[in-house]
Amino acid sequence: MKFSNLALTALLLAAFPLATQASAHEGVARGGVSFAEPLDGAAVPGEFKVVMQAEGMAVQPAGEIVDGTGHHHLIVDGDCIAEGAAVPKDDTHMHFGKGQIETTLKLAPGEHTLTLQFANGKHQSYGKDWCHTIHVTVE
Ligand SMILES: [Cu+2]
Repeated sequence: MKFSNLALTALLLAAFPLATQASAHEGVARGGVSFAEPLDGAAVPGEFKVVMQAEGMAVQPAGEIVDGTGHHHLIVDGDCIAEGAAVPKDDTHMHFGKGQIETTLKLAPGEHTLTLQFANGKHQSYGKDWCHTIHVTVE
């Protein structure tokens, strides 16, 4: 009698440790960049305001590499920049190296993509996890 109770207890202990492990697993909080303005799919005039946001890292002026900080880059009709690669500086890759989070953009009428890429103080990309693309139609 006593032996069979012990056997049952052992069986239960063997069956349930997995459930405990599964509930201990937590989702990793993850930051990123996004546009507060304009919204994805928006129709905008030829000149429009862009508001950039970053969650999980602080925006600060370019200069030194400081963990957990960086600045925004706005890429028109282009792609995210591979992690570690320097963000180019040209007409379609704008750096906000003073730590700006807003700008005014002038674009030709038609469909465009706007891509935000966050990068460190030396303009080295934080990669895909810190990149976000939206579509706009300029009227
Ligand atoms: Cu930069």
